[in-house]
Amino acid sequence: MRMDVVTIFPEYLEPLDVSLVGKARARGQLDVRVHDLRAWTHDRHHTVDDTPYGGGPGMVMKPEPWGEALDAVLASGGSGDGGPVLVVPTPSGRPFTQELAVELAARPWLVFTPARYEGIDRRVIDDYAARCDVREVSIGDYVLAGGEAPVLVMVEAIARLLPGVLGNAESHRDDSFAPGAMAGLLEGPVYTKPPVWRGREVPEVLVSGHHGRIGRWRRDEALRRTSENRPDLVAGAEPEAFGTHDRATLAELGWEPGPDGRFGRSSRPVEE
Ligand code: 6GU
Repeated sequence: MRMDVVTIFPEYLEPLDVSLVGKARARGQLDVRVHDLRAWTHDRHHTVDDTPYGGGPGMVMKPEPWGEALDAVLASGGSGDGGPVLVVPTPSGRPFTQELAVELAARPWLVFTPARYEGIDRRVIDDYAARCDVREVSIGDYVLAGGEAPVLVMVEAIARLLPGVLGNAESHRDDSFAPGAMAGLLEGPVYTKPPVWRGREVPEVLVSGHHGRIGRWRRDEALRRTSENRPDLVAGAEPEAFGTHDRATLAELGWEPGPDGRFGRSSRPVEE
């Protein structure tokens, strides 16, 4: 897979040399090219921003450098495999989810346009949207100073899904948010040696060797953690996601099925 990043802070993307993404690049599984937007400015001060039409605080990124940069980057690629996806990080975008990461990981070429200031002149997004697949994406409900950190987040989430990037093909089967058996549940706690640390023991079931009991315990822990940290995921789950034992565990955690079969908080907590 190829990824291009156009930014006024190329050094902000240096973490892409490290760890999982760095290794995927070194192995040739991922071709990441970082470009300095200021290379496509023509004035002495390499100006990339200007005051907003209509007034207001802050500055807006000028359209000309972005247009020249994106034309150059897009022209450098082949026309095979359906063309690039332009990923535009913005707090006003659609949420970046595991589902979107899976979709983008199946595309051959992604171009990221992290902005600073109040964002990029709208005409740039509109112009490219007329010619290619443009996704405005937010990584969460908070405001960052620029799109570079979101690009690091998205590149890592996508790169680990590429074939051969994670050591073990099983590794993302049980991911929180992955489709499948644990669909929509958070992962439970994990333990390793030593068996006792600061007087704290590893849960007995995990050293029992009973694979059935271990699987059930992990499922209950996932339900417990999801109920505690993300009750919205329990409430939004399809009723078919929960089996008989799940339903008993959910009842202990204070959940009951409503008229539509979906779970909601029970008015009366179940007595111990
Ligand atoms: Cl993609 N950009 C910025 N600047 N802030 C954000 C964001 C993106 N996602 C959440 N907050």
